[in-house]
Amino acid sequence: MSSPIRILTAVPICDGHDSAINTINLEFIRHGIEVIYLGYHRSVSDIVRAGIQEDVRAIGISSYNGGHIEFFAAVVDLLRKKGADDIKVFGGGGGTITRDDATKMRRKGVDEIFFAGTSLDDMVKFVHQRYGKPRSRRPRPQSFDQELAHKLTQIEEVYGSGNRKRPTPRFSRAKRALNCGGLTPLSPRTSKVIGFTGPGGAGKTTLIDELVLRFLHRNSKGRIAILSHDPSVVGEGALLGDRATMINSQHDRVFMRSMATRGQAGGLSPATHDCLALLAQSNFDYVIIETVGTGQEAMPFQKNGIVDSTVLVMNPDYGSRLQLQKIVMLDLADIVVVNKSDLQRARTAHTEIEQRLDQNRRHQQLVDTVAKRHRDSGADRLFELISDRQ
Ligand code: B12
Repeated sequence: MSSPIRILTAVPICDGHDSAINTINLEFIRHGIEVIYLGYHRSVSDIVRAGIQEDVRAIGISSYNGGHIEFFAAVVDLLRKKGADDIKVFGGGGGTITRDDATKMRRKGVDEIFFAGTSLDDMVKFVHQRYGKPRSRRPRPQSFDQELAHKLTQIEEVYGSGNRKRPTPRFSRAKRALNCGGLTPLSPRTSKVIGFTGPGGAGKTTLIDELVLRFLHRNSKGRIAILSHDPSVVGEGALLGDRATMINSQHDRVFMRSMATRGQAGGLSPATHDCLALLAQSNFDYVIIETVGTGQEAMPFQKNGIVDSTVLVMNPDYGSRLQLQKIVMLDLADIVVVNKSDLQRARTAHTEIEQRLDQNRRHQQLVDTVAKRHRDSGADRLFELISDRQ
């Protein structure tokens, strides 16, 4: 019933060897571990920031291009400096990391290095044995983000693995988790909350990352939070991979947390509502919540009552016009985005969706974007629309 182990994995800066870590990630998630994957070519500060915000048990680094003694040590040192040395570091890198190197790395605070020939089973066992027990004492948080991250963990732990047989935790238990520490979560909401949903592969994550970039440029001091969801898989592990896509969001003014759905259908996790409530009261200018890729019947934000605006991101390839009649979110969304509008079918999609929205008579906005394109005018327009909805 306890929460799954959460670890972060990454490949160091100037290193594109991601094939090993991709295989290892999959093995971990098949064995019940939640893996937040940061991607390759990642700096020490990006890795440590993500580790702290995600409040993981450990960071697994896969390194092939050399400089591993210094790189791993720098991660350990920065975690220590930030008061987060309860987040442990381990990793591997085939034959590039020698046994002598590994001895030096262990002396510098790295838990374990895996060499060529180690079985995936052994690595899974190591993670379960070393990081599977609950943390006895947490260090006192040294920053706002660290404190927030600890509280989000406490909330997720109230809900545990999310196994559906478990009775829904009573509000008072979650509230107790919300109340511990110095934040005042029961104070009024201070942030605008925007919900993003839509089918898998429509480009939600890339689009959000582009909006974050615009926000960071527009507001020199503002902060934004992202609560991002990915599905749990068989064995209750999950690959939480949105950070690997969100390049612009690797920034000190962005607080990002990845959540697994832990058995709940509909696009969100059992703990989402409480986590969102905490974030919405934590002085961010915006809180963005992204669902997993959803189906026709999904209404992920109906029950929450905490989302100010909803954005449905669609792919132009949804099939025939008839399909549109079945997508419930087309009735509910405030803004509908046709992303990948450079694709051939996008013009037709725009016309068909426009007609569908006209039937609702709700003055819903329709925007065409190409999220993958830098300085896309559609993404600019979407940003302005969201900013105007105060
Ligand atoms: C596949 C490969 C590539 C692929 C990478 C594909 C990809 N997307 O990952 C391609 C062809 C693109 C490539 C490119 C390059 N490569 Co290359 N590549 C390799 C190769 C052959 C295998 C690495 C691998 O994936 N192994 C498979 C994994 C699963 O097994 P493993 O490495 O034994 O790892 C074990 C453990 O260490 C552990 N492990 C590994 N990571 C982690 C992480 C965690 C958290 C844990 C728990 C465990 C763990 O898991 C395995 C268990 O058995 C190695 C040579 C070698 N035999 O190691 C060279 C090698 C790493 N590459 C090398 C080089 C030089 C390059 C290039 C610079 C070549 C060039 N001039 O362009 C580029 C750089 C690319 C870049 N952007 O960084 C050198 C590095 C030399 C060095 N460090 O001094 C090597 C060592 C080859 C050599 N002998 O010269 N490469």
